[in-house]
Amino acid sequence: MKGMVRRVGGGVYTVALESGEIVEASLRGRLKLEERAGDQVVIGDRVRLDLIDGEAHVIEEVFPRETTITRSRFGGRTIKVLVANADRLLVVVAAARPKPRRDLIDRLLVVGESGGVTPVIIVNKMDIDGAAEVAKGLEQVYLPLGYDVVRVSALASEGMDRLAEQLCEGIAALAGPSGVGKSSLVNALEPEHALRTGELSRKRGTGRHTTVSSTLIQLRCGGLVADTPGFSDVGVWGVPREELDGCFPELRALRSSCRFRECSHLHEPDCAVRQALDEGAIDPGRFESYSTLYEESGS
Ligand SMILES: Nc1nc2c(ncn2[C@@H]2O[C@H](COP(=O)(O)OP(=O)(O)OP(=O)(O)O)[C@@H](O)[C@H]2O)c(=O)[nH]1
Ligand SMILES: [Mg+2]
Ligand SMILES: [Zn+2]
Repeated sequence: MKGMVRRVGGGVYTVALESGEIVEASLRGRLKLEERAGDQVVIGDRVRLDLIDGEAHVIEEVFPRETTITRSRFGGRTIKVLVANADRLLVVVAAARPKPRRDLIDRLLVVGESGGVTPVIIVNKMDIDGAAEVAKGLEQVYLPLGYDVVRVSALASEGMDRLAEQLCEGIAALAGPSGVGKSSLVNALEPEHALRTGELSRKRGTGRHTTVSSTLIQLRCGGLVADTPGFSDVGVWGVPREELDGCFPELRALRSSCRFRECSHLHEPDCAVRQALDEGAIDPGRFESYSTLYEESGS
């Protein structure tokens, strides 16, 4: 039988079978070996299970992933897949408290682009004074690149219809720094999930969350959502540096016009990207993100 992994924690895999039944499963020995090599079975994975002795469900096979959301710690050399087969990566920021960090947004957009997941920017806390200005600033940078920017307020329950469009179909993952209101947004949409918010969740989010279970929450409205713990350090070490420009839509559109085929866009002559930058057609902050990530990314 086949199913999708909904929860992983302490060696137990909760799987939703195609029949709708939810079962707890363990991993086949062979897969456990792979697990140690770092290729874990994660939420969103589609798996094939067997029933051993009529009672114990065992995951026998993991089907190839269509998309991945990976996390590698800033400066780190290890990559961890957080969610498999997600359709959207919701990059959540707050209009204020905490102030949005453009560099972090760009890093998360690259995480989505490199894993084949459509990124969407969610600006929460629109109830705070001055929020409209902040949201407008983000829209000016990111809308022309083709990214949706969705204004919401979990506190004021505003924009819930727009949030529902992002959450109520397929698999979505919430990502963004601690305290921006990721859990609050799910609670605002469907209070019955009662996700932990505020201080408690934040304390847990620092350093220790690698041991905490991860869950795909089944929303009443039909979608599945992963509420990943807040993080402020996002490395992109897993992205080969020659593929990095492909993760920036505005660079992707220009790279074939550079003189050199593997142009880094940093120092080569006749570079279409730097020319566009000089002409003001590329946002300087975006180019800065690109060059920072280029230095960091795997060669
Ligand atoms: N003013 C305002 N405050 C909000 C809003 N949404 C959430 N908050 C507050 O922001 C704080 C953090 O919210 P959480 O939902 O815990 O944030 P989180 O992103 O899940 O944080 P982590 O779980 O640590 O990653 C809480 O004190 C919320 O009450 C909002 O729309 N407006
Ligand atoms: Mg949270
Ligand atoms: Zn170039």
